[in-house]
Amino acid sequence: MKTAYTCFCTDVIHEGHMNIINEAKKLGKVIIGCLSDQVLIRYNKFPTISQEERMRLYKTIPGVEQVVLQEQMQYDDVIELIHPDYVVHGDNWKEGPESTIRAHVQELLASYGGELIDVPYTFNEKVRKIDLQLREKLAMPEYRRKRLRQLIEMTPIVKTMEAHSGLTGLIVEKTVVENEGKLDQFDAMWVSSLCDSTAKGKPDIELVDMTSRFRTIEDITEVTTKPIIFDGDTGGLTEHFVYTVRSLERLGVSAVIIEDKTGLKKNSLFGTEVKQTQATIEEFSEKIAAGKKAQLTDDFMIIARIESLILEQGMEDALTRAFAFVKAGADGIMIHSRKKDPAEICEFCDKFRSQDPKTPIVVVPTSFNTITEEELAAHGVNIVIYANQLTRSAFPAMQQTAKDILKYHRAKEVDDRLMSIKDIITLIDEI
Ligand code: SPV
Ligand code: MG
Repeated sequence: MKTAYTCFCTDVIHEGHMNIINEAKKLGKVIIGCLSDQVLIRYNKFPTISQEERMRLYKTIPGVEQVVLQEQMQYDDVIELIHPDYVVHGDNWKEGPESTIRAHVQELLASYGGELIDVPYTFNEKVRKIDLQLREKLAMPEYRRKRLRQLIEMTPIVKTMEAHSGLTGLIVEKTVVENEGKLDQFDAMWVSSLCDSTAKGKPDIELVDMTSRFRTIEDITEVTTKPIIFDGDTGGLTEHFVYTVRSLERLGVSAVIIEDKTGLKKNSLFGTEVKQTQATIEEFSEKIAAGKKAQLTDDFMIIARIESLILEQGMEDALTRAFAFVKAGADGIMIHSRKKDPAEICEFCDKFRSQDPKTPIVVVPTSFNTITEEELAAHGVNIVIYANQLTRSAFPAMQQTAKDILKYHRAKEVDDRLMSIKDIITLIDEI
């Protein structure tokens, strides 16, 4: 009896999947691979049910002989294990980033005479509706809010990119790349005070009020599903912060990061060039504790950001504060630095981790941008935030276009660097 292998990453079985199973059944004994959670979050959407639940679901499909866990995006291990006569897959993977994986499967099968069967992908209203329902579930506040905690458990480092509008949210949501045979994407979004303020033409000094910042969050949540980390600046007055916590929870935000500064806050990347005052440990601990007391869900995280290295108060001060803020109830620590060399960040992480193996560490490698995600994870970092790169890349592109149109008195000269009209008018999905 021949064997036919197909890999699933779906949370529901619809007629499209049944079509693949039925085609596979015609070829031989059907084995389904369940893509592991860890791989799935790089490959596709975040799952709405766990890998154990998915495996159980696939076992209930009539005619399926066996279900195995596929723990790699590439098929090498699973093909070595099963040696299937056929790999069966929807033909949608012929296009886009997945096509590299398909090509590699073909190579693996060719080495022993196996065959790849592309089954025409089922596109119809019913299937589209199911996809939309799953997507909508991911976007719901109660599902979105808890996802950051889930991601911290699932992946060595949560990759977070700034978003300050519906459009930048869509870029973070939808950008998937293929690199060395693996697909990759961002896990979460950072609603940066710098970029949110800059987009409104305002300085990053807590001038843009919370109502307006919440509006930005809503613009993003309306068109995305990924979890949100909100830059809460200093958190403002403790009496106000408790209300901010409730509002953020209601909006489905996963975490707020507040920094231990007081008075007029300026952007950290100014460092000591401008006057900035650090809050006392007692003051800031009280704010954290009040926020934790106010929050109503278990999912929401309040992360304490330490400015000691930015304000040149030394490593000892940074560590003392970190332990004190964790004691006050902080669910994570963000340590910031404006040095180009990542050494002080690594030193902090190593020293913090030697005494606290679990509390999540967050870093923002804007200045120390040579360090890789893998290296950060090796120092115990759980969340990396690319805090402003979308804004900083868009600005020079727009400025150059404006200059060139002024220079040439027409738009022809800039046209070949622009997105096509067709692409811009079809960028946003219609409901
Ligand atoms: C932000 O993105 O607004 C931040 C990070 O707070 S930083 O600009 O580096 O201070
Ligand atoms: Mg900020």
